[in-house]
Amino acid sequence: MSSLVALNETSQIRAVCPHDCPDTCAMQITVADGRAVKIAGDREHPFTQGFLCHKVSRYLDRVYHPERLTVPLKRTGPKGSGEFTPVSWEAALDEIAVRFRAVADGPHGPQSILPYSYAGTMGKIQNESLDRRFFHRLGASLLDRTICATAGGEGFTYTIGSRRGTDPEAFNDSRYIINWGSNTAVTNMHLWVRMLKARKRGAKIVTIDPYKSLTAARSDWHLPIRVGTDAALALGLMHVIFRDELHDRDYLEHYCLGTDELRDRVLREYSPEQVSAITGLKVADIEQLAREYATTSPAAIRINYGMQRHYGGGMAVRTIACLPATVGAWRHRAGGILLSTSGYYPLNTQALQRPDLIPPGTRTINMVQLAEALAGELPGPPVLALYVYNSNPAAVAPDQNRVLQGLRRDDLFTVVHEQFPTDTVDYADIVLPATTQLEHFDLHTSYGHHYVLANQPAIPPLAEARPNTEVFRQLAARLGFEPELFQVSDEDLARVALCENDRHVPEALRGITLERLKAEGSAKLNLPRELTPYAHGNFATPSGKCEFYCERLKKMGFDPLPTYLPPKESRQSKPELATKYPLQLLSPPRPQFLNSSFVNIPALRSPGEVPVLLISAVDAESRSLKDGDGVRIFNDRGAFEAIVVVSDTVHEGLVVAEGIWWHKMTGGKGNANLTTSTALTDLGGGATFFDNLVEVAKV
Ligand SMILES: Nc1nc2c(c(=O)[nH]1)N[C@H]1C(S)=C(S)[C@@H](COP(=O)(O)OP(=O)(O)OC[C@H]3O[C@@H](n4cnc5c(=O)[nH]c(N)nc54)[C@H](O)[C@@H]3O)O[C@H]1N2
Ligand SMILES: Nc1nc2c(c(=O)[nH]1)N[C@H]1C(S)=C(S)[C@@H](COP(=O)(O)OP(=O)(O)OC[C@H]3O[C@@H](n4cnc5c(=O)[nH]c(N)nc54)[C@H](O)[C@@H]3O)O[C@H]1N2
Ligand SMILES: [Mo]
Repeated sequence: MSSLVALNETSQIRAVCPHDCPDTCAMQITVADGRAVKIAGDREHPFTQGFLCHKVSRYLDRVYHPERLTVPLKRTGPKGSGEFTPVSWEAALDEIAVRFRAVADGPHGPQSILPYSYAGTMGKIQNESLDRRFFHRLGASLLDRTICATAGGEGFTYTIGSRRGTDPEAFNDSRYIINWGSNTAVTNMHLWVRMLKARKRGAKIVTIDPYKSLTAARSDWHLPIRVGTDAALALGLMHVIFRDELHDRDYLEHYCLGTDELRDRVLREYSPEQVSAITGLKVADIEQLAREYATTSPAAIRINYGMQRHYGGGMAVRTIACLPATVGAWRHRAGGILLSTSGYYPLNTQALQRPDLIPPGTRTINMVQLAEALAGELPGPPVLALYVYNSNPAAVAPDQNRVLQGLRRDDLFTVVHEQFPTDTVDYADIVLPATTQLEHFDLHTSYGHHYVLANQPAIPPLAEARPNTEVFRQLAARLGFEPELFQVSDEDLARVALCENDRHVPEALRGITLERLKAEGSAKLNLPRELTPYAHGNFATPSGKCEFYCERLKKMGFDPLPTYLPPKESRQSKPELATKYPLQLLSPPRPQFLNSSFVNIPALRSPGEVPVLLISAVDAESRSLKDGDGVRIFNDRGAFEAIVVVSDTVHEGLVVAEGIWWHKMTGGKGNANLTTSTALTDLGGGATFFDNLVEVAKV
């Protein structure tokens, strides 16, 4: 740890925000007398521009939180009680190794062990390196990490060919910006400031969102679409574009596949009147949006993850991703569509994760279906051991009652590696204390800009906390796994990811070495200065074109053309269910939290603050509810409680509960995932958190 300094000195350490957010901020940590005393956004970083969000500005409250887990713990009370006794690392690791070995050698074999992780840290090293090698080598079940982004990621890829879109830094120059199912001002604020810059130069900002999110409220125009109907809107816009000959004939002819079939479909099936009936938007608004979008150039769409958490989410993203090609928006640097920038990073993740170690035929468990996996309802051997890290499934996974029921199983051996006593920790047999980002090294890419960053440890690990990689090194040693695979330093793993050992270094990474990142903090990928990825076609699809018509989807049994797939649960698609549960529940992030992280930081909550439910005046009145009433929000899967706020941010039939609160922070009143389902999206096996009908009643 060369960056550590002697006591009595003040130093500046370059760090990176580890959280699951597209902005991946470059941070400056001030360390005095061995203690981190200040955290700030790096002023010199072109994307971070010197400011951090409200929550990460409080990151030191996380690091030095009085409830940080400090030592390994062993369960003493019943599962769920959170009663533990301290044990040594040696004892904890020995027990895990013995129990894993026993399960692996038992009648059901190593696939009865399930790793469960997501994005507590997005760092390449602490998120997806030795952990993957360890579970691959062990022969554990594979985890399909679908809880957030796979539906849209796949949908986008069928149309565009890869996860490469518009350069976020180009949004300054856009003239027409659509936030499509994206609460950009909250979830991607360093892109939002660029949108505001564009607005100063005359751009119009439009937001398509069922409720008036902060972004919608601050936009020039908010279109309150009916939940889960975005594909229909996109097809309606294309109807107007083709009908009124606003399309880019030349671009379509050269760079797109299936234009005639698409035009036929939208002209026949998606007139503004038909689309109005599906989406609840006014015919005139659909017409106006289409006209403005097609005739204001450059036009850029920011599409995000909230709108994909419905059954048809994959197809919806695929369909919206067709729009820029119809009007030739890809010709401009500041035009097109941005979902993620992850496709621009050619890191060597294979070498990092070593999928070649996976025993042939190993089954995969979809993380959205943790409830089913723990209940033994999925094909293959039962899950007898669970190792949770970088995630808080007891709070964030759908169908929570069944997840908790599974976690309570006496025959399940559960390890949780965490920074804090989360809801999941309460169910662990063994708890391991984890380092925070200030205490370990990491390498970062981003899904919202084009820089590679190195996070230098600013302080030594607090108490007995250890990084994820260190735990897997120690477990691997105990299980007798090859030292050459596991006794590798975090920095060497970063060199592997950066292709430093490879004969061929991909162009985008050329010159980006660990040494340089340690010196400079961050480096931009080598991409063309004027990034217009599809100005001349060159889509990474099998045809090389923007695929309106997609043979691969046809082979999978899907409609090869963009189409609208209704939600599984909505008043329109399930009228019978809606007689019992007439309200559509959205549970998007609360600005002050990051999924279920930061919930335990007092500075990010007002004193006594409790979860709220936004409800329309009409729905409140018909249930005799007024501001401040306690309500129960329920369906057949479960119930949680909140305080009602009657609000014009939601229309009739819609309710919104922001934030994934911990149970223990709400006095056991629960969170929205007590009502959400484990149903999967059409493409990518994603979660359908927002495809959820409920009823609300006073408590
Ligand atoms: N402050 C903060 N920032 C975050 C996070 C956080 O928890 N807090 N989480 C991070 C993570 S993990 C992610 S994945 C991203 C998510 O980033 P976003 O996708 O921007 O976040 P969401 O709020 O989930 O969804 C965006 C909007 O989609 C709307 N929406 C829901 N259903 C539909 C629909 O059917 N159609 C349309 N058009 N809109 C719909 C929601 O009402 C919401 O306002 O944010 C990241 N950034
Ligand atoms: N109802 C509803 N449910 C949702 C969502 C929603 O919008 N609505 N959003 C979904 C989305 S988009 C996502 S991405 C998921 C997020 O689900 P998760 O990825 O589980 O996110 P967090 O809730 O932030 O939990 C991450 C945990 O990792 C821990 N952690 C952080 N760093 C480290 C580390 O270095 N080592 C270890 N061992 N642990 C660490 C943190 O303390 C934290 O408790 O939730 C999903 N669930
Ligand atoms: Mo996410």
